[in-house]
Amino acid sequence: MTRTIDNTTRSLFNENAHKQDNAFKVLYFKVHAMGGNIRAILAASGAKWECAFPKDWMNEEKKTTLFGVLPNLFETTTTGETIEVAESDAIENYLCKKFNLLGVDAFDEMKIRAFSSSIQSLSNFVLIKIGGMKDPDVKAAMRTQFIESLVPRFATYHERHLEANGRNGHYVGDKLSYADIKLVVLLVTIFSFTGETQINKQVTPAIWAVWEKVNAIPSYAKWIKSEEYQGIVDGNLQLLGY
Ligand SMILES: N[C@@H](CCC(=O)N[C@@H](CS)C(=O)NCC(=O)O)C(=O)O
Repeated sequence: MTRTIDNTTRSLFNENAHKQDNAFKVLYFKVHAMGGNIRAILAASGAKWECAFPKDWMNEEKKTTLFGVLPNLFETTTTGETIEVAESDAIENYLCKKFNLLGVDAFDEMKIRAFSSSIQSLSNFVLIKIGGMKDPDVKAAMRTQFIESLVPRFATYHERHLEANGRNGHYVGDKLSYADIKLVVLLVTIFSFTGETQINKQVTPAIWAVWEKVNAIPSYAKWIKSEEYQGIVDGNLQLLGY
């Protein structure tokens, strides 16, 4: 039977909402898709965290999740209680607030959310219209649209916004944000379709500065070099084709 969100956990949740030293577990499949940003946020923030993968999704985990889908976040407090957050948007938002990834004021947050939303549109296109497309002809047409139209348009607009912030490796101010992290996750996907033909140090130096800055964060660099990350890259290729 499907559970609901337990209202008796309100005070535990609220007390821990801004605590960064808890331990986190991301339950998701061996693909980037809707778990990629969550893992990247935790990695870039230097959190104590681990990946978990369903063991028998249809017969076990699916029946106990809040919506019958993944990702799910589990947070263990320093006194051993567990907090659960479901749904990718809610998880990402929760972690961004916890790890101060939404800028210094409401204006910064509006900008970061605008950039993030624009990035998400491209990620959704790839996941739904290419990865999830069964018809090979439609899939090929979507792939062409992505490479020839969406990526160049994205690169032009985002390069302009990043240039306006001083080409310093950040979308907003001089601080790591949600948008910086999401961009780097999307770039991994873009590179798997185009290589570095459209986005590179010479043509899009401001986008490249974000790529270099996030990849240089020691905890993030450790994550993307890990065997577990490589296993997810392989899983993505096998299941979604990119
Ligand atoms: N609205 C959900 C969608 C999650 C979702 O669609 N997850 C898919 C994988 S990307 C899933 O769990 N599929 C397995 C199933 O439906 O049994 C979110 O944003 O977290």
